[in-house]
Amino acid sequence: LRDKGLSEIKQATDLKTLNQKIRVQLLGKKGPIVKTLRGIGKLPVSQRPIVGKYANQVKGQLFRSLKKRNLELAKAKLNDELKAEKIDVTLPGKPVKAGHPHLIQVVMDHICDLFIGMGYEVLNGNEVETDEYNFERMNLPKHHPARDMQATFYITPDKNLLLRTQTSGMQARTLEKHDFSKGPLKMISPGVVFRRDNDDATHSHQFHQMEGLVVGKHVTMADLKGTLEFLIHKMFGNEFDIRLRPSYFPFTDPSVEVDMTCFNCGGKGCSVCKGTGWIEMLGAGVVHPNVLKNAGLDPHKLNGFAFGLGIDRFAMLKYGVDDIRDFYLNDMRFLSQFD
Ligand code: FA5
Repeated sequence: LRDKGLSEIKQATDLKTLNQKIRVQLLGKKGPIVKTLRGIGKLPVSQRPIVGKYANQVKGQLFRSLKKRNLELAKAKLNDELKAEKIDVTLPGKPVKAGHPHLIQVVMDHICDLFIGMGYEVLNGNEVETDEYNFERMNLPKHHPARDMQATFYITPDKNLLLRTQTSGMQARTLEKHDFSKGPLKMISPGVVFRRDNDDATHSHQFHQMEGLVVGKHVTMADLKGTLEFLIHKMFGNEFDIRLRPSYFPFTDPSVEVDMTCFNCGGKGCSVCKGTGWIEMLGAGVVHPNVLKNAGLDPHKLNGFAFGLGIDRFAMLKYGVDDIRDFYLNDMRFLSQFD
């Protein structure tokens, strides 16, 4: 029995056969060893210790042999599994599609970098603004007709809280905080603005603006022109000129609309620029004395320039996007073109 058992154990090739079959047959309750040990009481007294000792020896041997074979088979099984699951770390991995910034963000960051290079601070304002800062401090008192140019989403029934229609409120907020004894104020403020405009290819009810403001002791219109020329040259190329055209904004005087050479015809005149050779890019001007006064500053001692550009329009011109709504539809076929 012992030799047969040991040889069966040795020849077992899998754990299931070893434990569920061979072990049960040899050492199970109905197996020969247990039967022998149970039957000891029926033997003559003199034979009992001899048979008992021998049966226990055989049981021990079979038990140790089972344990050893179990370990061997478990190890072999693990090795087989490891072999089957082996990973070739030298194989090239599956590419993981990484995200990328939205085109509007790319243009915003580009413009910010240019101004940071000229020593400007970048300030972020709140999208929910008060009537006071969005309009009144910007020289747009209640019932001023120019408010109609910026159809407003009001938040509270008393119309004191609104979704800002322009980033210009940040002019008022920074002017009242800046310490002019430490030097001039040079800031830009990018962000989202909202207007009750009907959405079409060039208008969105939500879009992005970038405000720019420089206030100091001797800031002139020539500084404004040089700054904007630098911006256009860096964004679009040195071959593009700008021109300043008289315009009107309540918070600047004089006010100008800034045009850039038409990128489509190079200034000759085409359908894109309606034959003028120029494309309207942004609004700007000399800071209105009332804006300075509203911030508690003396317009006889300080002056400056301000500008406000539509980032979406910049992005459209720079990247040839012909519908502003594409920026807001989250269509990956559009967005991933600008990876
Ligand atoms: C303003 O909002 C002034 N605050 C700009 C300014 C600042 C002038 C400082 C002077 C000094 P305007 O309403 O023109 O101006 O808007 C500025 C730019 O925002 C426009 O040139 C245009 O590019 C963009 N814009 C205006 N309305 C929309 C719209 N509905 N959708 C997309 N872009 C728009």
